[in-house]
Amino acid sequence: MSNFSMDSFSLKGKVALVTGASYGIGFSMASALGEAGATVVFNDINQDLVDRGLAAYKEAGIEAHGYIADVTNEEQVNALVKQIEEEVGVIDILINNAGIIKRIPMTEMSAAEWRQVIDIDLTGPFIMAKAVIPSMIKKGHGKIINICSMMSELGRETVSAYAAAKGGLKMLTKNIASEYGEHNIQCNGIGPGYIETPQTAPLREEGHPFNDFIIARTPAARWGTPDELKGPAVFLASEASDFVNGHILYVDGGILAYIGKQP
Ligand code: NAP
Ligand code: GCO
Repeated sequence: MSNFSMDSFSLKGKVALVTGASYGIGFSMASALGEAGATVVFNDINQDLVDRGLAAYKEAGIEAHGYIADVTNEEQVNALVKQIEEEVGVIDILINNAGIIKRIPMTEMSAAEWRQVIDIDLTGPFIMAKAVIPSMIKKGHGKIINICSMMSELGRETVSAYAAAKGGLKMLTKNIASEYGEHNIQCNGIGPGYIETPQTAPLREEGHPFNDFIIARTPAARWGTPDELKGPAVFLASEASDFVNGHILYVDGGILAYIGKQP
């Protein structure tokens, strides 16, 4: 007799924090966790963004708690986690989604610009994970999902800092899995391919050669949508994935499997 039941995909009774989730991929994933039964909590860097997020969740019929916090600021993150524990409950699921990109040729990039990308995209997830792991250990379980990228595996012109950060985030994922797996904490990554969000809007402008390049480079022959990250997020947040640890689930329409079209 199998012990498996579809209930293992349910997130009922769980508290899920998704960083930088007022819009874009974070909003879609957080909404999906809410639809699967979790209590949704998100943060963003200012009140305007939090208000924008709260209105969007309300419109989607999802009750969400929004807080202001910068993921690179350890003091703010510790205060955020404490406040969520007091007001909502212990965080069962953390999705490190907040991130930025700077598209600048490496030799023209200042060290300050490099550091800002590394700080938000790599040090932020470290600070966030560090803040939630102690309570997860006490509770006896936890799920951490790091939002990686095609650039966790591939390079391209102008994205050196982003690729270094997302490659580092892949390894931080494996290290958290290695270090805290014995406490029933699973840390996995989701590596979105090219997804239609504000972050990629400049690349999708009418006539931009990158648009045609990505369509040709993707076996699915199209960009992905934020909603296509919903199922993978629910799976990795749920008990259905309890023996999946240190894995990066690429959701890329097949890009990483493909050598590219013959010219
Ligand atoms: P997005 O539309 O730019 O959203 C990112 C969110 O993170 C925004 O709400 C942003 O706020 C917030 N944020 C930035 N810095 C922050 C900080 N220090 N503290 C807290 N929140 C902060 O990006 P997206 O396209 O949805 O991407 C979400 C994640 O997926 C990112 O990690 C990105 O690298 C990754 N990703 C995206 C794609 C894609 O094709 N779109 C593909 C692979 C991976 P602001 O509005 O103030 O910037
Ligand atoms: C770029 C893109 C990418 C992505 C994404 C791909 O300029 O190549 O912005 O870096 O948004 O992370 O997975």
